[in-house]
Amino acid sequence: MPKRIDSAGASAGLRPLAFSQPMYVTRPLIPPLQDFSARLALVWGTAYLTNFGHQHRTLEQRLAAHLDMPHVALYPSGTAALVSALRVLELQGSVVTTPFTFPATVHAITACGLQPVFCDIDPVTLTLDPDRLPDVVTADTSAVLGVHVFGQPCDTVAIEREAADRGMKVIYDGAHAFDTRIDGRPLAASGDCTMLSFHATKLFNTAEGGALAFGDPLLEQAFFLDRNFGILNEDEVICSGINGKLSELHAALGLANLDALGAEISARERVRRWYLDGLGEIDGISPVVAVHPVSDSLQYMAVLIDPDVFGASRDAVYDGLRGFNVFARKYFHPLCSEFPHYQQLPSAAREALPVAHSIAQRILCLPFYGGLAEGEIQTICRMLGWLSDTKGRR
Ligand code: T4K
Repeated sequence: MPKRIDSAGASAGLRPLAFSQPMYVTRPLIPPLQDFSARLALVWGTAYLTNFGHQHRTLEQRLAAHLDMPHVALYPSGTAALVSALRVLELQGSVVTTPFTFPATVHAITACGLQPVFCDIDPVTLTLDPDRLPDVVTADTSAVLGVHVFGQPCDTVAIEREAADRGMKVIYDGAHAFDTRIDGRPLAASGDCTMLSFHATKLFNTAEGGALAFGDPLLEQAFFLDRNFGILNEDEVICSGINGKLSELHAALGLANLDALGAEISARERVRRWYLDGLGEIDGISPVVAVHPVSDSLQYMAVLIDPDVFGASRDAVYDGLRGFNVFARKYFHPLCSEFPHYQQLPSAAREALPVAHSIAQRILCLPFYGGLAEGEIQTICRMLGWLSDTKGRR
């Protein structure tokens, strides 16, 4: 765990000392090694390493219970899950999505031979703005792919109303939203299906992995076939499909991590509170956090920096923090609409996406994971205060 070299010199006015070890944006949840070993021993005993084995089936059942969803299908990554969803729902033409997301969201659309169409975002939730949907939907739009950025829910009611009116499917990228709930109801229950990422950097992880959560029982076999080469049984291959299975080793890690998740969530709740206390003292920096009735996904500590009030730009803060050995991240800058292979799209025009461009210039994700100590958060906040006072000087 990173430790400060010395706590002396951190008082107001003096430049805080840098951390002696890099402070990363996140660290993975890792279960006690003996818990993982015990599960691996079970796998060794069966000599069954993949192809929907016992660990895989057990993890799907436990995740379905955790998410209060009828069905959960595991995949080797969140991206693979998203591609599978787009394929199985037999989409055509274009898919409307947000430019303010990880590249995987938009790349999944193009990987399926579909055309991405960018829609601007809401300045508060940072998710796709449903009021802008009518401006970008066309006759060939077959779906909306919303992203619950930083676990903040999309306006699912408005998106799904618009989609129903036009006969469009709705898929959510819930890579950040594993534990987001609205009024206690799991967010995963929205739309035709929701993708979850279990990458190492996510609240719940299987090192690499992902899932689709969905309610329609008819989709269960379709998602099974799509990740099993279309093989129904030894005598029948009834559709095309890919290898979209999660190995028993990854599933075993997931089961061990699921047992460790409660403690990680409690720790992250404390870290969140320490941040909110510390950041509340600094003008011009606003945490992106859930507001009742939404419960926080505890995935990222995202903040928006107002350079005029804070005294320094986001980029100056990012550079300044690096000088303190703090590796914050600019998720999500650049916008997907700025990538060379998407910037020619009509919907990628800068003037069509004013909110997304403004947010991408001001967003910063600070270190956030359960292993952080109160003193470390106070120090990061002092570093931010110092950068504000000195207008970003390092
Ligand atoms: N949709 C959205 C909205 C997403 O955010 C993502 C993924 C996806 C879809 C796709 O889901 P997957 O197909 O990945 O399941 C990371 C993750 O690789 C990526 O999964 C994630 N979003 C994205 C937001 O963050 P990078 O390029 O920032 O990762 P990296 O390697 O720089 O890691 C960040 C920090 O985490 C490191 O500085 C140190 C720490 N770290 C990382 C790893 C991998 C560790 O301490 N241990 C580790 O094992 O993309």
